[in-house]
Amino acid sequence: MSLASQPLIERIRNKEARIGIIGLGYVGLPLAVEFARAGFQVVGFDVDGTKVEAINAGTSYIPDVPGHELKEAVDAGTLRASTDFSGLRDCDVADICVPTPLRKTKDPDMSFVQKALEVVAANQRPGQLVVLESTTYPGTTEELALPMLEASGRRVEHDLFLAFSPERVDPGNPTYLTRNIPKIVGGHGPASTEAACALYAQVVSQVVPVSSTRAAEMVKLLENTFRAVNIGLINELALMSHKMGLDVWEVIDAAKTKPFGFMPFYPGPGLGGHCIPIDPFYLSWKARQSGFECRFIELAGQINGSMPEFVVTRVADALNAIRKPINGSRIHLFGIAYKRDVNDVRESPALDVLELLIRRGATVTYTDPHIPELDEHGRRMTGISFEQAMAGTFDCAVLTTDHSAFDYARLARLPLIVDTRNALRNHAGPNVVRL
Ligand code: SAJ
Repeated sequence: MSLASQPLIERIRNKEARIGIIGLGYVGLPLAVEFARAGFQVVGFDVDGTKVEAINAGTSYIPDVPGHELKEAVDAGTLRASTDFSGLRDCDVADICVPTPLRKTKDPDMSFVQKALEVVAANQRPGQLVVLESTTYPGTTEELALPMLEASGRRVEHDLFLAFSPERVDPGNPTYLTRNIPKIVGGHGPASTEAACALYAQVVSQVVPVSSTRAAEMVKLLENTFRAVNIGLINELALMSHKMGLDVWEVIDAAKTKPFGFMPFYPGPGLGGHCIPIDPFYLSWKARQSGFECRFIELAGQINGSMPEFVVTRVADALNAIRKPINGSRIHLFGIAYKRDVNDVRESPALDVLELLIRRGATVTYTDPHIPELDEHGRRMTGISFEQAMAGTFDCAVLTTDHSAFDYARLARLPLIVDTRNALRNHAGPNVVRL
């Protein structure tokens, strides 16, 4: 079957296709560098001039993108960045990697995707392939992107190609990088699917085509909803085990000896990051429009959202045992980032623990080697170093994020520490309160 996208596929295969990447964050920049390293001419587009300047100076601001790789691509002339989106009309491919956050009402905030589609629609090129990578609800590509792109009179599957391919970047993961994470691809028809598969086959070891853009959108939401719901389950088991006098950590360690049919998740202070706490609510929002209530997603959200309060209850009980109220106590948090070894505080449950303790009258300080300064939701604080913290005096410590940089043997010798991550598992003692 001769596909309308054949000429584009040829240009992709002989590396003549010019690639435009819109959004140069933790997804877009690694992707841009991969295409440049594969020999394509790549232009990265972003509204943030500081990102554009840094890239054109060969300076990486994404920990997963080694500076030398970026500099090599820029020096070789295969990668440049720009805030002028009109350059898209010279690109055979427009790959959209912009954020999809939630509004305060827990409804999807599609404003970034909308703006990106507007600039793509305004700067089309005959035979252009448009790919949306941003995690979003099933139907986004078909219902939002398609009409915007065809408004110019072009027709998808004829002189325009459209696909969805979810980003699967795991920030800070040294094993799985853009090039070795299988890439899901769903086109708005066979010609679009073929073109998008040919594109990603140039930079990713395994491409997995699915039947539609909606299927591809749903794959990503299944992946992240799977995590949110299972984390909610294990957090509920932690709450239950505490009531029943069971050690949930012992139970998990024993359960994971089962060589099949089980995957361990671990309790914690809550659910952080810009993916897992957010993405499932894109799915439940869309399902609700079809009259379907996603009870697991809502329930997991409630349980995960209750964990910071549970941590504060454990702190209150621990202080109470030494006849100290939270009010007036000095409490120190070890870790403010949303998970180990990342420099990201978005949705971090440690921030909720911090606010709840302050609201109860505690004086709270923190140590986080990855977050020297905190300026979130109106709370501005400067972290103190691990050594300063260990030399200081406080009534209770809370281990909120199990960064590798912490010296756990020393932490376990503190007079009182609430360990929300079981990081002190090898240093059990009456002074260590496990979640
Ligand atoms: N968490 C728990 N218990 C667990 C696992 C995680 O409380 O058993 C907490 C973490 O501390 C964090 C939150 O949940 O606050 C999310 O953790 P995460 O391990 O899911 O990390 P993320 O948010 O960086 O998720 C990314 C996701 N990548 C993308 O969305 C592209 C996710 O798909 C990956 O599966 C995940 O990394 C991963 O596996 O590390």
